[in-house]
Amino acid sequence: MKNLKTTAFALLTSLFLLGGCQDTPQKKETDHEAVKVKMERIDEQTVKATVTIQNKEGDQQTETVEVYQGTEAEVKEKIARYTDALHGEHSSGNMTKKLKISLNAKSGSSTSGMVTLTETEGTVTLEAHINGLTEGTHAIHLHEKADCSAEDGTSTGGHWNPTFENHGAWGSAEGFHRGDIGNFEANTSGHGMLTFQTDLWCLDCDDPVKNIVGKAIIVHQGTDDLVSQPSGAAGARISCAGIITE
Ligand SMILES: [Cu+2]
Ligand SMILES: [Zn+2]
Repeated sequence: MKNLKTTAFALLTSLFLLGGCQDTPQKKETDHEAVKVKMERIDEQTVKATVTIQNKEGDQQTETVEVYQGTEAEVKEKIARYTDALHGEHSSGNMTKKLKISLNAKSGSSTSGMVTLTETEGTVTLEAHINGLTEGTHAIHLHEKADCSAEDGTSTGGHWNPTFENHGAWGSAEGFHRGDIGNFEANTSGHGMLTFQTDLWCLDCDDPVKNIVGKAIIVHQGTDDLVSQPSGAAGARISCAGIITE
């Protein structure tokens, strides 16, 4: 078994719960404003997740940090249970929609992966597992067309931008594309993982500003600088997945 350095293995997972639970009939005193998860690989078997929960109570902002360590499956289950608890506070019986799609190599790369998209209670969760990357930071976006036919991925068009804003960091007050997921890290083995959650998307709903079906997921060779227009100067499109329902 390989013994690899913890730091070299740092996987960054960003998970945003935006807007709390707006459809809650009775407002609770505490609203969970944001949850961030940072995952680090300790060794082949063990990962560590640092979960930061920001709560807002009136004008008071508090931050809770929880650390879980165990196998990847155990840690993920704990995080899932936590996010379920967040969303389970209000109405049950809502359908969960799920879509599993493959990322295929583009631009002469060997970068591929799997992406799972789940919608529960008005929140869409994207979980991506990507292999064949160069070590370091890579951009990931939603582009406007689910057409991965071109060898360089340009058939997917530009960033999905249904609100006609500038390119930017997700959630930025200066504007951002609804496809501006951002960046993730690949480790020394060329593996990267990302979890992203938002209530600004939906799977196959009637709202064209929210519906991500018919769009594409693009992984880039470079890093999104979150500033350059129109697409963050992220370099070649090295992997592509069309978000399509059967
Ligand atoms: Cu892109
Ligand atoms: Zn963009």
